[in-house]
Amino acid sequence: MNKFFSVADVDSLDAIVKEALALKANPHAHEALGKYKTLGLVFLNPSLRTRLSTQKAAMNLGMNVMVMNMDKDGWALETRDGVVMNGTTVEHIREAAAVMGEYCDILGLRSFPSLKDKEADYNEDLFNKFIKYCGVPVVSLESATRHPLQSLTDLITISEHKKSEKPKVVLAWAPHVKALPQAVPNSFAEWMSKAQEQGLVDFTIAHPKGYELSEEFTTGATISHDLSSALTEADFVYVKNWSSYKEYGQVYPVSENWMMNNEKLALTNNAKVMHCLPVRRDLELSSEILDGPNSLVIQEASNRVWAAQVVLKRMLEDLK
Ligand code: AN0
Ligand code: CP
Repeated sequence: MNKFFSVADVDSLDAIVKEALALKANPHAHEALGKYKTLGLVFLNPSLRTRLSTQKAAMNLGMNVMVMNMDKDGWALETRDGVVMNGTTVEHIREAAAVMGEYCDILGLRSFPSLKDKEADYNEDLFNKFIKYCGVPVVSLESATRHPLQSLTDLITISEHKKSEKPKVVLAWAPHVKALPQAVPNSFAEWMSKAQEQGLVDFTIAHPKGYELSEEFTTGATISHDLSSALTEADFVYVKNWSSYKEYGQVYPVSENWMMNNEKLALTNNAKVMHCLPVRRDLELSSEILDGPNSLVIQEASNRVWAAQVVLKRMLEDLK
């Protein structure tokens, strides 16, 4: 593996989940694999889980890790080509990425969307330039349109906690006060659609009208605008806010109450409730659920280590 950007970079979902769970059972089994290899983690945006779990995964594999908070500690980055850099940007991504590629065997990049320029965001301009100019394998730590380490984690967590062969999984939109990216729900939908194709889950997406995701991510999913009916018989409810794709980056007022709480949980098959975190309590998801027996959010965050570790292991195995 020399790129981990989307579900297309993985052939068998079943095999990668099994490999991740084997690492969970035996975290240090491959600690010689990463000796003298360096992972560089580059953040253009904040992070708690991705930052720490990926470092932990790399350390379990014996790697050295360097972290660059580009947004705070780096030079202001120019990503456009053909511009005279006489404004506020100091360094071009062509040089910055190439230099980081000289210091590292594998790089990770977090780059949120602008939520202003839909075309640039959905073409993944920045991420693709980083891949092109750094010259080493790249792991997405969440790009403009996807968060594959999160989605792999979510699949691992569902596999561990499912009580039936083919659980019903519902991605449920939730309220928020800010415009958030579509990356987490796009990615979750992309991975769950593939899991559904492989007979592993039954997948539904529930959101208010106006919050449709780009169809490239939702093929095969059942889509509902009625949360209560979508929740019927759900085994897993994956709660997440996102801003509009159609009216790009906009937040529409929604009159019904879409916050997941115990009353809505009662409609489900005693569902486990998931969220990628960070979560705003009592806005997206009720405290009673977060503090109760149905929440999987901490187990889910814990599994981030094994998702990162299986990806880094596969990349290390393929390094020339
Ligand atoms: C980000 C998002 O929704 O993409 C990161 C989630 C992992 N969340 C926030 O900005 C709150
Ligand atoms: N879920 C997730 O990616 O969290 P961070 O933004 O804290 O890394």
